[in-house]
Amino acid sequence: PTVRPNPTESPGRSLDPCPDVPPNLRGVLHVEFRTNRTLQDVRNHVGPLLQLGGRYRPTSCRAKQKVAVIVPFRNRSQHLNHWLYYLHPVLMRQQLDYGVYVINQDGDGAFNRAKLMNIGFNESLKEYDYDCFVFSDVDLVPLDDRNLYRCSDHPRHLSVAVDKFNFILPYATIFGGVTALSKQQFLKVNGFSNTFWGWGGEDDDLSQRLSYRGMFISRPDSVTGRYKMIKHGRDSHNDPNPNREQKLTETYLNMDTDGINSLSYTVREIRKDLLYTFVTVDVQAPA
Ligand code: BGN
Repeated sequence: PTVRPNPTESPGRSLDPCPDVPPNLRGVLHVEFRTNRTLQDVRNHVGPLLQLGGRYRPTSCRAKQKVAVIVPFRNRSQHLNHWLYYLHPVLMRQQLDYGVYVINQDGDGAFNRAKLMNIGFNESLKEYDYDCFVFSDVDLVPLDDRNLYRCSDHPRHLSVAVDKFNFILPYATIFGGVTALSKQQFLKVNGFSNTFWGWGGEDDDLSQRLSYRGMFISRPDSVTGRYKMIKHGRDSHNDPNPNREQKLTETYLNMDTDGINSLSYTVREIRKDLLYTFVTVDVQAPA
């Protein structure tokens, strides 16, 4: 009898590679956040093509990259519903072999976006051999599906033209919002710093790490890279970090000892929804 390859062990090994340019992209997208969307609406809308944990891979070709999409989170369910509603169809059309990981900070200590990213990197790799990591804020939805959620030769900044900033890149080294780094690029800089508590600076720290390790920021053009941000008030327990400017003078000193190699946290729960893997973590926020 012929032995069929196990699809979970060798994803689409017998398939031809997907084309460089995905054939079914739409270009400019219509995005609006006025409609109230429940999780069940989103499940009905995109669920049938997904596997548990927000996993997908194309069936007609072998995906070019295995992408973990990491979304740091706390208490923004309505944003997440919009994000899932728009992102899943885009990621599918982009023919990615991907999984969505929502990393939920437990408790109401100071928020630590960067540490949640590191945790997402770590936890997603326990499940699958991802080679590319897209780090995305939950309130950013692309306005053009030609903006590929893939990794390139250099770390990539995807959210270059956000409506909130009048579709202009605020400054040349900005590396916040939505970014894509290969496993190798991420490990070369020891990931994000774990020590930025509260809002701001952690993305600039990563930007400096990249430059100290001889990498450049790659970006789509400002038409392809357009984004719509979901409007919101300031989150509680995420005030601007008063130490952020000082910390940015110390990136070079700290990057080898503060990052993926010093990451410490406790997983409270891993919940698999059709739309995502929801990982609740204690990030050991300072008292
Ligand atoms: C910058 C923040 C970034 C943030 C962008 C866009 C800092 C560091 C002190 C100079 N950087 O000012 O973290 O992504 O704005 O909002 O605050």
